[in-house]
Amino acid sequence: SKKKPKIKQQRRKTLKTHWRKLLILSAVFTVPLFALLFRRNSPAFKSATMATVMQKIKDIEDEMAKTQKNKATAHHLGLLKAKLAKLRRELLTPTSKGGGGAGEGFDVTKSGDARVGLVGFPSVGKSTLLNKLTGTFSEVASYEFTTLTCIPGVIMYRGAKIQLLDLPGIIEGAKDGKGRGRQVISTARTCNCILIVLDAIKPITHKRLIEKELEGFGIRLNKEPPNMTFRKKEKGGINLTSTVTNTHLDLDTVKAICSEYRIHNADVHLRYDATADDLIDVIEGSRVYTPCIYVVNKIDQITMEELEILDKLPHYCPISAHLEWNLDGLLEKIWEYLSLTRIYTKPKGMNPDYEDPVILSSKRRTVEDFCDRIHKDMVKQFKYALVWGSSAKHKPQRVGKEHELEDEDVVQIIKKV
Ligand SMILES: Nc1nc2c(ncn2[C@@H]2O[C@H](COP(=O)(O)OP(=O)(O)O)[C@@H](O)[C@H]2O)c(=O)[nH]1
Ligand SMILES: *[C@@H]1O[C@H](CO)[C@@H](O)[C@H](O)[C@H]1NC(C)=O
Ligand SMILES: *[C@@H]1O[C@H](CO)[C@@H](O)[C@H](O)[C@H]1NC(C)=O
Repeated sequence: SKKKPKIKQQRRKTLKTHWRKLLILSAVFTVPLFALLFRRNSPAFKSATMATVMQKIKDIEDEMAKTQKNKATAHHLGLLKAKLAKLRRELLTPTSKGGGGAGEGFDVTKSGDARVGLVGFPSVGKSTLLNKLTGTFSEVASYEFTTLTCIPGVIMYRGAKIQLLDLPGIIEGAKDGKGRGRQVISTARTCNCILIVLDAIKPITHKRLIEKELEGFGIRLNKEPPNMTFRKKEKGGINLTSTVTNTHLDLDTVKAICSEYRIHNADVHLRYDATADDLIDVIEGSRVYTPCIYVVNKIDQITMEELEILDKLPHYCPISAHLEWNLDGLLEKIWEYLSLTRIYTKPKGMNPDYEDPVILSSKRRTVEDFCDRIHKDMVKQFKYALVWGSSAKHKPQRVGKEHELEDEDVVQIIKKV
């Protein structure tokens, strides 16, 4: 009877050591396994963090949908929106350098004077439209499954070289942060105009989905940068001033948003009825403001009545790529939305060269910008310029390099001797 407990004790002891061994062994195996899986750069880690970020985004979106919109919840909604903006930024910021590879086709050098990007669900007719517009031929039939390369085409229109390119995968791949999506996003952000191509017989919800994607990438469609000033300071708290009555932003909401960014002292001055999203855009920075045309394709499939409704909507352009209906109307609208400035050069003692204008963007169209486009050293030799056209008060007007030019002005540069 004395032996039994001893055996029991021994058993317990061996069991204990076994357990210990097992524990150590499992640690020895699982730690490197986890380390391997969750290396910061490993695909597993990335997709895991991506998945958590996506989940967090979804949770916040759900909460926002549930929250009643009123004065009492405004600051809470503002806070949620700021959290959302931060998470979306996380989704776009690469977690590793050079991860995912360069991806063929997306390093499209900015050939031409303006870049126009096409976005849309598969089979809406993007490649048909591109082919009709550029005259370049590519296989349309198999396209739905090979929408993985950017197809740039350049067209000449009113003396400007306009680059057209497909931005595939925005809808399908970018959402879950697949590598390709990111490159398309950065290309999309460099476009001077975006065409959202829609299928006339597909649900209108597609439009909202694409818009939401693009907005998530920091692209603001048909919008001006928020007209407000936001200045961080050392102390004094958050000071909100405004020149108009504000229906969206009150001090509490502004404070809630700022606190999400750990900003506790700032002067915020609003010059219009800005929203919480506008304020977040200003704090986040790195937003691009891009004109956008909703190109509704396949109008050969809808009735006259439906077409008339579409035709009245702002920023819409109905077409049939296949039957080449209204393609010139589309080009005219693209031209209008690009708002390019054509400048004709006039060499001394000669007629202006109306064939080959210098194309400036509407935002950068001073005489200095014009000089820079002709030659990088031009501005150093610049004495003054003679300008004919709508920006000139006289025929010609003598101007300095700060002078803003207008479309179809004629310019002669007088150099220092
Ligand atoms: N009815 C009609 N079909 C079109 C039109 N444009 C393109 N399609 C057809 O729509 C399908 C998808 O076009 P595709 O250009 O490959 O679409 P993508 O995937 O957006 O590039 C093809 O079968 C085209 O022939 C159009 O204006 N009307
Ligand atoms: C708030 O800002 C306005 C305008 O910048 C300024 O005039 C005012 O003195 C500021 N108030 C406080 C309390 O800092
Ligand atoms: C901002 O708003 C002010 C006042 O309404 C206006 O004078 C100014 O032109 C606006 N600025 C821009 C860039 O829209």
